[in-house]
Amino acid sequence: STTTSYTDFYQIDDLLTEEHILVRDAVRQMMARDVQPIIEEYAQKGTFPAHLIKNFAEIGAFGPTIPVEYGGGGLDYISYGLITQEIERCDSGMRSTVSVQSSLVMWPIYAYGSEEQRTKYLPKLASGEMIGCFGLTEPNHGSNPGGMLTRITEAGDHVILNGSKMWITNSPVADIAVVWAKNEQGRIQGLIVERGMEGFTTPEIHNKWSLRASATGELVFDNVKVPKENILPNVDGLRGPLGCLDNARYGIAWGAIGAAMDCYETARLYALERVQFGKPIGGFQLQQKKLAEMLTEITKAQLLAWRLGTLKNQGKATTAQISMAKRNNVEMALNIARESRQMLGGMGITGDFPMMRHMMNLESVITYEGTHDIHLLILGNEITGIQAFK
Ligand code: TGC
Ligand code: FAD
Repeated sequence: STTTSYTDFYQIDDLLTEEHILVRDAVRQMMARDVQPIIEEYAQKGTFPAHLIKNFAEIGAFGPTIPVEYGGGGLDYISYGLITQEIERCDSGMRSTVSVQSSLVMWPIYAYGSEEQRTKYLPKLASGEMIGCFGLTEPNHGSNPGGMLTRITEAGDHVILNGSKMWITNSPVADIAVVWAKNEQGRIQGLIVERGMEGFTTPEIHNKWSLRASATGELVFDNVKVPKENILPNVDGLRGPLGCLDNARYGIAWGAIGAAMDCYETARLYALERVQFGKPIGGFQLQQKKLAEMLTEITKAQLLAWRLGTLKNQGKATTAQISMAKRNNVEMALNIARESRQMLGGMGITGDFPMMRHMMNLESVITYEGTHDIHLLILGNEITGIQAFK
């Protein structure tokens, strides 16, 4: 996993613009220089490397598709995908921080927020001065967020927020939370809740075996007074949070390719060096089969992601198309993490190589942003017109 090794069997680079390649290489270099050397240690310690927030901001990883006037990068969705790919090549937890900030915090404030909310929060989120989180999942409502219990009630120029959210990426370090709650009419609304508001706490979730370098926590609201000016005015209903998820799931479809590339490249180099029975293990048919199949699957995933990105740039990517790519690419990466780990034998279980960390990380990635099963059911609904969720 160095900057010189890069998996591009079908010359997909030819489909990219100069700008895409510049953006990608800037992220790749920063990750190789500042993150790669320390990530295993932070993951082993179970600590979020908060000092990297400024590095992510400097390379434009926060809000790359948000217009420049609000501090974003003004880039297209292929650039966004390449950014998530290069970050997840190093670690899915680092990519989670960036996905949440860009797609789940900045995007809804941009898409559903007032002009005041956009100018108040977006530049600070882009510069990393503020970190955000996204509260949709609850202890008893994960795959079925429409059943959420978190509520707001009217109180003059405020609303009173009560309830709790669970499994929230960045919550322990966040300055603001985009929270989804039901109003007195039962409609879901989005609110910007700020750290320091009375009754708002963010307990950390410990003992994860996955995404150990990412901070995950709860959001607890005990009669929190939220000014009405913090309600996102331009959306209501489940389409609000699900619209954000379309963007984050898209980024994950690219990100997972990065993790797979790192596993494949590591296994390829190891197979050429490790000698058993008098020759490199890469000379045995069984190991060649593994490598050939990994490269095939990565190449198919790259084409899927690139095509989805062009559709997204044209505003044509559908939720079901995004589900197909997220589902396929994450499963592909998890399979490659497992196969490549085996190719390293005993060495594969140590932190000297990245596979075990990728594998454990990807167990969260295949669960969050809609489980593997839920994406299959979204596709099933698209194909048949019959909802099998309920
Ligand atoms: P359903 O009846 O299908 O739809 C309800 C309303 O939502 C609208 N809608 C959408 N709008 C915009 N974009 C989409 N993709 C949409 N999909 C549906 C729909 O038109 C309807 O609108 P309205 O106005 O009439 O209310 O909803 P359902 O309750 O049957 O649920 C469908 C289902 C199961 C697919 C959905 O609930 C779902 O996707 N569940 C999975 C939950 C999920 O993905 N949670 C992720 C939490 S965030 C996270 O994991 C972050 S991890 C980040 C990281 O660290 O990287
Ligand atoms: P459940 O919904 O209880 O599902 C349990 C099992 O049942 C799964 O296998 C599921 O596929 C299956 N299942 C559920 N419904 C059906 C059905 N209709 N048909 C067939 N099978 C079904 N959420 C946020 O809001 N913000 C975040 O930042 C965030 N970050 C996360 C970070 C991590 C590390 C993790 C692990 C999760 C995060 N999540 C976040 C939550 C995540 O989105 C949920 O875990 C996920 O949506 C699944 O919900 P659940 O865990 O409650 O599982």
